[in-house]
Amino acid sequence: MNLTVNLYYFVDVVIVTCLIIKTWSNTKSNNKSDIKTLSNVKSNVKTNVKNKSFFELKTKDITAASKKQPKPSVNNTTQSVVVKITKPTKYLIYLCDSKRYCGGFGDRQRGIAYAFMAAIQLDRKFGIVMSTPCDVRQFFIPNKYNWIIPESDLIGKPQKLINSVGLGGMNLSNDTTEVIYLRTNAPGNDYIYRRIRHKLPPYLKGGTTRKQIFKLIWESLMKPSRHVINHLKTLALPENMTCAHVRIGKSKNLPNDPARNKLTSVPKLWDFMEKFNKANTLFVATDNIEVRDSARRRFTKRYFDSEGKILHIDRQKGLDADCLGFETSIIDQIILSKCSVLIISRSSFSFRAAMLGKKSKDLYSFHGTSIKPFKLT
Ligand SMILES: Nc1nc2c(ncn2[C@@H]2O[C@H](COP(=O)(O)OP(=O)(O)OP(=O)(O)O)[C@@H](O)[C@H]2O)c(=O)[nH]1
Ligand SMILES: [Mg+2]
Repeated sequence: MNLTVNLYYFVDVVIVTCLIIKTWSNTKSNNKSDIKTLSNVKSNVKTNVKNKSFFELKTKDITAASKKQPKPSVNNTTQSVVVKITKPTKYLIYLCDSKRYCGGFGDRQRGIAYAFMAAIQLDRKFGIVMSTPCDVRQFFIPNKYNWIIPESDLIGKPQKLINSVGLGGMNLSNDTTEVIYLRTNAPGNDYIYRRIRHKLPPYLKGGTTRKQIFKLIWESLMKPSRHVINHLKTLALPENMTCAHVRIGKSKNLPNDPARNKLTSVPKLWDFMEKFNKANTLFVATDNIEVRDSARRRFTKRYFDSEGKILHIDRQKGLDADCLGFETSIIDQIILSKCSVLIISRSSFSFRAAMLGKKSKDLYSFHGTSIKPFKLT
């Protein structure tokens, strides 16, 4: 609001000054019609400011007013003045740095999708800064929307930081701060998406279900980096895979996480996986080293895994090789999204993998001692 008033004032001053100089040099007279002409120009400019997000005071605004002025008696060099003022670009930057908790990869994906939709809703440019446990740009690069914003575009601008991990969505519509950094894992990207359909760029259009909407958002933003593509090539993914995500939580290798599935119920899952098409290759992604060893022993040649370092990218950031752990989690999730049969745990990690998968997937959930069909909406 203050900025708009300042712009009015700035433009008024420029125009008034120009016309005063012009009038003085032309006629050196100051009659009533000049005063009327000036107020016409001022109201023209105000209308322009109100109606356009950025505006140009075009030549015709001045020349229309000039017609009413007495004929110049001296050489007239000031025919028109062009004033171009651009509204400052506002930004919404999803932030996940080492200073605070921002959640595992599933939380981050949810937060990014939410923040992107909020940015479109608020007419803000969207950016992503994810520097923990290492820079996400090693693994994902912009696809259809460029979310890499050079620091030089942001430095020196009024800015604020909002921490809302675990607090859900927030209303930023009255916040005029130029740069807002947002830590969030809010759900509700689909809710905003449905409300801003008219504003969506073509590549985001067409989503109906929660799954479709998240997949459209994520894949518009992200494509795997060359490094990740090369890593996946080394694994030579088979065409047909039966896959499971086994989230155990608290264990020797992940001591500060709440408990999830029990190690004792895992053999039941192995039985279930084995009964599917015997031609399928088996793949297991897990947060637990004992589970990985058990799958290797049980399935031998039919089986593969990503072999990488396992850790929780948020609860164990700062450990040796945490960047390798980040890479393993991304590789694991991408593979899970490509499986023809997928058994997920109660975990946003594999829930997001299922959302990124193909539509016609055989989907199940593994929780407690039961394995049940699972439906995505
Ligand atoms: N490499 C690998 N890492 C995993 C796997 N499962 C869990 N993790 C790690 O644990 C983190 C779990 O966080 P999320 O992705 O948010 O999933 P979540 O199960 O909802 O976990 P919380 O947010 O901690 O409740 C992941 O980001 C990984 O760092 C897995 O199968 N493979
Ligand atoms: Mg999570």
